Amino acid sequence: MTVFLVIIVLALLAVTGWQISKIFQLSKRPDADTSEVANEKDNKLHGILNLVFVIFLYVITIYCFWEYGRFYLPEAASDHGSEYDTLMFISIALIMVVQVITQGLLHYFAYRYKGTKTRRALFYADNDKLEFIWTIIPVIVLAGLIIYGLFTWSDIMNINEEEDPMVIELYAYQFDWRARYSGEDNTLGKANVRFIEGLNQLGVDESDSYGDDDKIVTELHLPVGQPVVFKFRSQDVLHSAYFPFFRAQMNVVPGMITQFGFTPTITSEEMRESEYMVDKVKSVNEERNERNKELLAQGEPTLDSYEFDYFLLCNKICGQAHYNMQMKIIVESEEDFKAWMEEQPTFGSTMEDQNKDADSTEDTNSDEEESSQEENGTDEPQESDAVAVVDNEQN
Ligand SMILES: [Cu+2]
Repeated sequence: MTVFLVIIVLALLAVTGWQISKIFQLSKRPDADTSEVANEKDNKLHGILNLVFVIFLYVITIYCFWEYGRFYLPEAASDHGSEYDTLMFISIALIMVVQVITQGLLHYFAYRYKGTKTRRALFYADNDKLEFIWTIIPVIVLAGLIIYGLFTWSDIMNINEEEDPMVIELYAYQFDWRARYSGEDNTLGKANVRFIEGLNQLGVDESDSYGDDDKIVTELHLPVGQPVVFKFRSQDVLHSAYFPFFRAQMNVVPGMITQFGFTPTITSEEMRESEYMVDKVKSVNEERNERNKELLAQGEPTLDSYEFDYFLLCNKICGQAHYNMQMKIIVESEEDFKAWMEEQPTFGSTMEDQNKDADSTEDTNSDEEESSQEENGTDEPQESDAVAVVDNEQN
């Protein structure tokens, strides 16, 4: 209904515009110039407008760099991040320089050679030399950029197995993340959504002994300087693991395992102390304080003061609570990491506890119940799949 009304309003507006233009034409003085060919005055006006427009473009570009430059991410907190940033900087710098020069020339020429009564266009069929120059220069520059990009890509994407990276699974589901550390053996146990049941939320295969020492956690801790390889798995729909501060992103695809490896180089504490972050946290907290004054006046609970933490975010619109799909990342020293890791229960012990609890509460005829629970376990992901599809369609 709304769409129908909007169409009617737009149609009526178009008719109004058309009628007004007719009234203007009728109200012109009899000696006015009604020819549709541009005259000297029109040409001059268009020439000046061309020049004004390009100046406006440059001014707004400079203003945006000046005003919004502070929203750039700080120095990358991963080993490959500087390579990535350099590639990005070189590509943008090249594009910017060429853009500024050609756009400026285009508009300046439109102004400088605007039409006049006496000026005639020169008939100039072709010039092989010129065509060669403007073809070969972009070919060389683009080929250079592409080859440089390919080398950087393979440098970043190829995981060096000799460095013995720590294997961590990142498991995505609507709408949260779990991390599974591969334990002492550095090998993840097999997993499948069909095994999801009770405390086994990630569907780790209990019969696979590699999974016994795996540790499933809700907060990602990483030792600084240690190469890590992430194996991504999704329970339901397409997600995307996004680590902006580490310059990393990888799609998380249901039914397959994707991977990405990097080495964190700056601890959370060091990042907090960096000049960039001190300024940023200060300005966020100033804004929060302002907001808190309003909230207090309205008698509502106030906002906590902000402290920086790395986060793993989801970068695919995967459903209604997508915006809140995040996991805290803590980069810390080797010792702190080990101490934290010691405290986390292994998958094997979690399952043992669950089975013990089950044994003590259930009696002998629990077999039937188990089989019905199993069915529920396999059905769940399919249901959430359907919900996600609906969500995406709504979006
Ligand atoms: Cu998601």
